[in-house]
Amino acid sequence: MRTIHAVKVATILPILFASANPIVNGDFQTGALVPSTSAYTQSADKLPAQTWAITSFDTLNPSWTDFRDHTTGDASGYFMVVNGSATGGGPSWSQEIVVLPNTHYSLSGWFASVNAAAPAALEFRVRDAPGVIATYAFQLPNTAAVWTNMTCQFNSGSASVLTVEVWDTTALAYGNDYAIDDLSVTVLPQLRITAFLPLQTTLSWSTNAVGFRLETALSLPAASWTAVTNVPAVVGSQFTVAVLATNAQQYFRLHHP
Ligand SMILES: [Ca+2]
Ligand SMILES: [Ca+2]
Repeated sequence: MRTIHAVKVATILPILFASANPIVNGDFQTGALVPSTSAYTQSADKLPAQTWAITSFDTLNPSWTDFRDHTTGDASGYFMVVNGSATGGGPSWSQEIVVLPNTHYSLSGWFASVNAAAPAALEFRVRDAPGVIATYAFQLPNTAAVWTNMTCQFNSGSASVLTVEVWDTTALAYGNDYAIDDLSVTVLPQLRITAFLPLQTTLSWSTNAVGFRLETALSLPAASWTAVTNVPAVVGSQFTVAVLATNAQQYFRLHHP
């Protein structure tokens, strides 16, 4: 008996297609925070805890390392710097986004410590109207000025509007200082078998999934995955690919290279 299983494997790599990103100005390239908000106070020198600023290089705080943003890496780029909460307040960054209901999403951001002392423990929180639907806690590096990607996944459930937030959770005044850049939310496509004929099966996934490629392997765990070179057709809102099904078993995944 021949069986073909479609499996979805999420990428942990940065999402490259900002056009599909419902977060507006997540790269801070306007030089301003809006339309994002912060529960902290805007401050030029950022010396007090629970303050923030948008900068292109000079973090101003004399204890902090100066460095370029993640988006451009040069003087044209801006990022958010935060002196974390001493009392557990927050969020330090927040934005309301429009989403498709019952859809899997990837949430990604780039973070750096601005001081090697007491690097911040941060948390993504995604909330709908009733409350928090997803959290992801992560620790920033104990080396300053090293941009690090953090990614988590969530499902929008019945919501069409969600709020995405960044919190620092250590409640320390000393240290607990960090930089944020290139926040993005991207649809994670569902790979489905939509037709199963003798010796041929058809796989499909959303055309919103720009940049994903179909790959296959004959066993799991796979030592390597091979790209399916058949050019996808577009049927409605779906990419579709028909493949030969002549193996005893075969697995497929979508991968964002
Ligand atoms: Ca930036
Ligand atoms: Ca601090």
